[in-house]
Amino acid sequence: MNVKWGASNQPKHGQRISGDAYVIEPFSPHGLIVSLIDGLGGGEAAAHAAQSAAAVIRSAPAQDPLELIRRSHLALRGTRGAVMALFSYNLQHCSVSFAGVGNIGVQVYSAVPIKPISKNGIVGYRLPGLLKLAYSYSPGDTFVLYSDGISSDFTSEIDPESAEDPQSLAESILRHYAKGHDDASVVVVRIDG
Ligand SMILES: [Mn+2]
Repeated sequence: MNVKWGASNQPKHGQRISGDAYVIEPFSPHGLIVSLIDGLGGGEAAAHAAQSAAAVIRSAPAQDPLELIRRSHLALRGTRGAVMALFSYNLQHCSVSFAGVGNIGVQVYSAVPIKPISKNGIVGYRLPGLLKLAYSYSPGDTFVLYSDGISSDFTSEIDPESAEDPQSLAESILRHYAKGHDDASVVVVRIDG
């Protein structure tokens, strides 16, 4: 089973830099780590916090998602802090684990319900008791992570199959559902059907 992915991101109106960051990184032998991070506030300071967490993930993509959040928490001390969510896929076993802290939106269009939840908190400031959730996925499932600059209305209004590929879907969600007054990001992963 193969996967495809796409992502789209735009800064808040009037800003040149986004305080959101994402990571989509395959790792051997059968892994894929996908994360979306929203640095608190906006501009350079938010971007610095988000990019610091992204660097932690890129440096060790095969690590357990909970360990990646713990390492990010240490790396983000003294920054604005961030909220973040991660999916770590095992593409051989068709399994995925999820962990999240704070307000990153998650929508999964799946054959068997997959409804991950994040714990309240701020990475870099106040780390909650962490929770890792594990799921099996099916061909045709579509996973969406989105920052709070995107209206969650899309979750009930769009047909995830309406776009031919994940990149088009991510761009379409951003185009139609970005609020404008916050950095907005969408990451889409689709399992080949
Ligand atoms: Mn935001």
